[in-house]
Amino acid sequence: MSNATARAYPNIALVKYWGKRDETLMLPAAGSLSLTLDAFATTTTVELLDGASEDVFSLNGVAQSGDSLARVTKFLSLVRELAGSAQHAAVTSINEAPTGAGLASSASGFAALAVAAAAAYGLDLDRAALSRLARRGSGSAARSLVDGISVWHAGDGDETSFAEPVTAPEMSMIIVTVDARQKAISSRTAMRRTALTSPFYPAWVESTEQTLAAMLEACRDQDFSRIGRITEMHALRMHALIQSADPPIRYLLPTSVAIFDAVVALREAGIEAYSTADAGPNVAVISRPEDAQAVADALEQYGTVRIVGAGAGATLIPNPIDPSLEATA
Ligand code: 2P0
Repeated sequence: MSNATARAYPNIALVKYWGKRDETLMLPAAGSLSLTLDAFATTTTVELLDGASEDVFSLNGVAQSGDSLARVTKFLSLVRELAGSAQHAAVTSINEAPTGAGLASSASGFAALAVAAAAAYGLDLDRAALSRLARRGSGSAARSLVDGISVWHAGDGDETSFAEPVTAPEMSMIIVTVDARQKAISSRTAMRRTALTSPFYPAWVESTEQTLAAMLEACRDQDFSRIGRITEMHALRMHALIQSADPPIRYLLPTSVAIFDAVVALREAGIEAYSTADAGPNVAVISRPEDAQAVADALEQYGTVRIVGAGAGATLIPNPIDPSLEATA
């Protein structure tokens, strides 16, 4: 195949990934667990080019250069190495999430790119291998290969660090977008700084392994309340860790903190919901599906609210720009 299109969704971690033990192989310091969403898709087409001397990358209709293009080229070089190909490619991507606002656009981006590029370059990879490949583009992308809840194993090397499905109770996620602007400091840079400078980092890595084990047990027991308590605790722990870097980094805004407080008040009023937040000011709240609308109504005053659910892992879709498909339509 010389071109292929894939669609992937972002994921939001309930047990967070923050720190690498190998930056080249993109191995995380600890395992993590997340929910793949059914909104904010990235759709990516990879088309192999005849006789081109470099890759090109367009995101939401804008030709990319600099770091954005360099990250895609680096990833495609890895795919070319696996496929034994020297051919360059055109990557065309549409991302429905506000890029860089902490809604994990690099996760959906590299998950879609991994699936589309593997197909375009003729690699026959199973889910675990695609998850490992996506990980090389962005760690959290490993988890967007999986439907719904997934665990990304820290593993003991490249072969064993991939995501796979976890059975858990059905839940909704209420995303409160407080600020959709590009964040000031990328996750990758902030992670590195945290690992190098925070005196709390070793304790974070060690305790996250224990948190993940407790979360997997709560999922096995179908215990939404325990899943929620662990989720909120681990998010606050991650933000405390990030704030302990030197120089410190703080992603949460006063409004983000107000949402965490409003969710505590909701619980006191009998609606069970729990907050988390990534490397940005937006807050994602989990609830049982039947409570999602009440949670959304209560949080509307803080930002733009959207109720989402569990979505599909990255997959190939019919190529919307394939002229042979248009001809038969
Ligand atoms: C997560 N985040 O578990 C954590 C929580 C943000 C906060 O994974 O360097 O874009 O590409 O591996 O995956 C964001 O970091 O970083 C992230 P790289 P990534 O979802």
